[in-house]
Amino acid sequence: MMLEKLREVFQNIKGSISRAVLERKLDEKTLDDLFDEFELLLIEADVAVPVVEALRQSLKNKLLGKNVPRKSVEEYITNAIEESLLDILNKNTLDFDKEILNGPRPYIILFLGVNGSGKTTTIAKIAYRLKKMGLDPVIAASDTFRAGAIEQLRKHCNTLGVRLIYQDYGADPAAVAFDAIQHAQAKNKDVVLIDTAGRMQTNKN
Ligand SMILES: Nc1nc2c(ncn2[C@@H]2O[C@H](COP(=O)(O)OP(=O)(O)O)[C@@H](O)[C@H]2O)c(=O)[nH]1
Ligand SMILES: [Mg+2]
Repeated sequence: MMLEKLREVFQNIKGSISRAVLERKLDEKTLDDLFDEFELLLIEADVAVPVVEALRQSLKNKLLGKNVPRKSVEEYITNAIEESLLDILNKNTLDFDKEILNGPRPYIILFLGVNGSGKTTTIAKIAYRLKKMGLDPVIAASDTFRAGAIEQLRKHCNTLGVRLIYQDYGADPAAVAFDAIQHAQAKNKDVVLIDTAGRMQTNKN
């Protein structure tokens, strides 16, 4: 399991850094070398590259030039890793309303994710939220692939009173998105919500 693998990787990281501390070899070069090794393991365990980089930076700040207690080194490093991960999660929180209100016009949001993960439903929910905020969204039916995708959005748009920009099935998704953005620019719409087919990376096109 992915989580199991991730736990293993962090045990590995903890062990290697602890050893470096105990051998009084925790300098920038050692930590960088270790992280070059960890990077691959973390990526294999599905950790995103920017997160790996943030983790490296954060651990550097917490460990280098610090008086790491040799007696409780494992505990110290466990805490450092935990704090670093929490820092990363906190930094990535987004105040959606603020972001949209202060963002560019039109604000363009592209929805990605595998089939059935809830893209289209989420678009309807977000369109509803935006309208309640007094904003005017438009939706692009750029899922031109899955049967029923356009009808599903049309139904939501009718309920919500939101304009849907669509073409036929099989049309170029980017062209539909382009039309929707042009429409938003011409009609001073605030937000463009672009639905996609969200197919798997193993699919062609
Ligand atoms: N319970 C629940 N079901 C959801 C939620 N979002 C989507 N669904 C359902 O999951 C299925 C797929 O959703 P859909 O938005 O079409 O996914 P898409 O393929 O990513 O566009 C539909 O049956 C939705 O009704 C949710 O937040 N909660
Ligand atoms: Mg969909």
